[in-house]
Amino acid sequence: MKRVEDPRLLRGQGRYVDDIVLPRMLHAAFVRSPHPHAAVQRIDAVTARDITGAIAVFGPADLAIADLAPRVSGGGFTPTAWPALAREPRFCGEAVAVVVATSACAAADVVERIGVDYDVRPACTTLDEALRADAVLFRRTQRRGDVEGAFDHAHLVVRETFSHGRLTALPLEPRGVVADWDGEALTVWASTQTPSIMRRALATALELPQARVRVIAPDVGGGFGLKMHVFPEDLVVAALARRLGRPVKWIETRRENLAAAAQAREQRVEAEVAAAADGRLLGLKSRVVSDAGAYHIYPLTAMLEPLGTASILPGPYLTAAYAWEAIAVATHKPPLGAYRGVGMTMGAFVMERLVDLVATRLGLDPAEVRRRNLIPRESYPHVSPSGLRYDSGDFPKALEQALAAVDYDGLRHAQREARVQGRAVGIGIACYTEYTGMGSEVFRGRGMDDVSGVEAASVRVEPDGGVRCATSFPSQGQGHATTIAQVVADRLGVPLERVRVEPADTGVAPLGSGTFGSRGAVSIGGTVTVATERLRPKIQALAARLLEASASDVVLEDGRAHVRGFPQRAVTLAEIARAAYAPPAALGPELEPGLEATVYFDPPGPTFSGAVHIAMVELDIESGRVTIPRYVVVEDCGPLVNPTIVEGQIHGAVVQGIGEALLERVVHDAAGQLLTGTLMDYALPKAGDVPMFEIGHLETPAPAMPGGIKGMGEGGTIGAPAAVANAVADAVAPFGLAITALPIAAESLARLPRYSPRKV
Ligand code: MCN
Repeated sequence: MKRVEDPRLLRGQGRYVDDIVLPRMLHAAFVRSPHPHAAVQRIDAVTARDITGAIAVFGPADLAIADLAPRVSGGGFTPTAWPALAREPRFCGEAVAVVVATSACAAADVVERIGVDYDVRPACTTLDEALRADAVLFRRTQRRGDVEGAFDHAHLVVRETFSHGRLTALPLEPRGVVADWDGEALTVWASTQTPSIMRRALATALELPQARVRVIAPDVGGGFGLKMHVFPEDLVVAALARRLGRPVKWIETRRENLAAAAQAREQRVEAEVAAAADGRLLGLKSRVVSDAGAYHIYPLTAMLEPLGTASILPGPYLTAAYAWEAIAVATHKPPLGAYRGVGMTMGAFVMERLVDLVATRLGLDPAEVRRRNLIPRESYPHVSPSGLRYDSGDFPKALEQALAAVDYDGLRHAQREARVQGRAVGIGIACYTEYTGMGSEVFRGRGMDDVSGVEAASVRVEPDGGVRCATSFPSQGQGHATTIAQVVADRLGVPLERVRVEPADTGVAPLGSGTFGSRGAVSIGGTVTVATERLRPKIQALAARLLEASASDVVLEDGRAHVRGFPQRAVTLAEIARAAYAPPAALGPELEPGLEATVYFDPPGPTFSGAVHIAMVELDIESGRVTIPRYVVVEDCGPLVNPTIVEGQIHGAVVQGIGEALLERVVHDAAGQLLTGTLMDYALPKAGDVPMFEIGHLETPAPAMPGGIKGMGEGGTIGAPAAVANAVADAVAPFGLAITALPIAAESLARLPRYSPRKV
């Protein structure tokens, strides 16, 4: 099934925020701090007024906007308050003033004419400095099982420190907002993953009743986690529209996106694993520290990365004992936010490197060590040593399927031959669990009171028998208009092209949480499933009246209702719907008119999906460039709603994972200045860096989820960095190099001495 949204998007008929043009619309641009830490002394806008089209300039004191101050309950949390416009900017690029003009170009010119006097303050730019200063935003610890016993009785203990640089989500469409105030109510079009969360944040910050705020997510050109947050810029643009009584637009530039949007990952993990002589893993310890930047991000807070890494780290292995500490520290850098694979990517990287190190130290094959440790299918549900309840899975089978797909023995043979020729070839395996489909229980459990965890949909059978769905769940490219329509079409027996899925709009759709955490297939699939189930009795009752039969004798099939045993005594869904909206006299008074159901659904998640990735890499010894001739994924997300979409998700996510492993890095210098402010400096994978993927599927249904479905949208980004890192580590092992940090920069691998065939 091809994606139904694509023809419109590919013809350029998509409607993104920047395509929204309103009468009398003004344009905003931000004045940003060039210092990572300073106090604003004076803002001089005198000469800016001469620019044609300049309308107004506002500084920190001029707009009444409450700070963004997300909270989590449960201890270990130090709150922050992110001001909409900063008096004391805490990272390079933080907004200190906003200008409004009649065009985006005029606004940019005005920004250049604004003089700001700063009192420059000392900046803390590294994780170690922040730890020394005890600038801790979040700390939590946990211990389960006999950790000390495991380490005391171990045959082997491996200790290593792993680190991950800063990344950025880099959606092709940057952030953007259009806000319109009609004198009573605010309408905001935003490139967002979370319209309901943004609505509440806007209402709170501007002290408006929620009913007077409407947030619409039109087409969104990628989010990857970045757009699940609410940012100061969103609040400022809305406040400007209200203040000026005119619509205001702000579209982020790429430079702003690289400098001042949330960034991701930066983390260090000190990890230890205890193993028996046969390679069985007995116990784990980890201390995870994230450089969370200047503020807690709204609504997730800085807990997300370190908590996610620490808790997922044991992955799909049988380890019984585990102690962890998760810490987020504050530095003068942009806040850390969600990016596809949050926490799980680093967890998988650390665990998969540890498993390989155990294999190397014991002289075992990495595949064999995994075989000896993977949770067997019959042990599910399995409670991990961090307390996560894995509902289902079959990793031993997925591993064998992946090994067979690459012809693992053949590949190892080819590797040995390549080494004899002096080539640096490596093979890396990664197995990971993916936390998906979370409902309210997970968010309450983490103390995240700003995220509801619930999703909702209205399904309306139109008077002509077509179906319209309005959901709380926007799409940023995941193809929800197709997969939601598929579920509805299947359940109601109508052709797919008769189902229309509307863009998320809090003004017309019910409220929810948003698209993140690979919750879509489970939560919105569940929501529309329940909604269609709720419509069935009414459809049957209406058909029974029209057919003069008993409702229990009515069979719904292929968009028609017929009397059991008499397929020719039938009415179409269109005839039934017409009767629902314009009831014929024969219908009687007891059936309410209309044919529509609105359902709020709390996914009974999490459900854990997972995959096995195997990468083969070859390293150019002179330049350090890594190429990937083979890449195999065996993915298990339960039954596939749409295999084309699932495979597309795997492709996109693995490409991002390859970028994360080898190329992408946000670099701040020691003073906190951004050095990667353009796409000439921030390296992304290009078509030539990407292998042909070989994908296999395994379908282990989730027992508690509607249709057995599990999410998978982040998986590739979790598995690929670990698989590529293990493969590069394997390639460079004969040179005595260790791989403990991501990204693995080409310059760190370049100019290796040639292999000496004798050493192979
Ligand atoms: N699907 C399916 N069968 C399954 C599981 C999923 O057909 N068994 C389909 C779903 O119906 C949906 C897609 O695969 O169309 C992804 O589903 P799911 O794993 O539930 O993830 P979400 O819908 O919640 O999407 C979020 C996830 C995340 S967390 C990030 S980040 C991400 C991602 O998806 N950002 C993306 N994929 C992205 N893809 C694009 N193009 N752009 C982004 O910003």
